[in-house]
Amino acid sequence: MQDQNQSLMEHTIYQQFTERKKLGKKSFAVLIDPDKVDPDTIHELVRLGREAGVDYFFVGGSLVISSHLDECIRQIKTTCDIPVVLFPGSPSQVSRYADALLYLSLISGRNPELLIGQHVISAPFVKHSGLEIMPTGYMVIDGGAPTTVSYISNATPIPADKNEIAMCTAMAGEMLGMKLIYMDAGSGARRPITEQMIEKVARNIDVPLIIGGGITEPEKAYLNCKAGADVIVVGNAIEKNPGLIKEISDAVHSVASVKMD
Ligand code: 1GP
Repeated sequence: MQDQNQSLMEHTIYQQFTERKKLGKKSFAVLIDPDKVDPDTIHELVRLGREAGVDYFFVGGSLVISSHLDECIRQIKTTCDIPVVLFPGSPSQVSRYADALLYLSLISGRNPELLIGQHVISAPFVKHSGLEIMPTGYMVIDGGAPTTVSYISNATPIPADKNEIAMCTAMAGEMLGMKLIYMDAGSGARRPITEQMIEKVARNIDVPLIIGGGITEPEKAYLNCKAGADVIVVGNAIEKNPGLIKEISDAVHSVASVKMD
């Protein structure tokens, strides 16, 4: 087991995602919004994350008004080995101190700016950042409340019960070359994504599937993983109750590995 974990650590972040998926291992990512944390909070989240065996820190937010993205990431990196993955709400949220970048294209929307426009403008900057770039098909699913991401993106989310639309969108994203699919009900969603939708999507794609938005309980994280999620992302609930890190991490990691051929 130690050897297996050791070799996972030597891979790129994307290789880790795919390797873990192949082994049927589920991952837990804690989302940190730099606008909402001070150095003491980061310190505490890192401590709890290490103790709980958190797999990744995702860093980003829809707005990120503050200018301390770099400091936030540097603080995480100097105090732990947990990989830091940028989850940017805008092209300005790029920090070379992170390990990798979710290079998001909002494939559930029809706003060309978020499909390709902003990518064109920021391409040289992103390319020269030296970050590992992970092309990610980003799908916003209606979570029962207008979220910052749907307002900012001016894009209609996929209705919560339209499992086929979600499935076809994810399949198209994969065939267009997206290396990850991220389905998000939006930060603080009232209704997280259903297991039925997750299952429908997971059965029809081969790339790792990230699920987030409105997950507040370990049980929900567990069921999402059983339905086919490979990575569970939780932000809001942990901001309110950091003790959930351990509970959700245990739930995610308790899902029995089913090795894929
Ligand atoms: C939001 O998927 C993330 O983009 C996490 O959502 O903050 O509701 O956990 P929460």
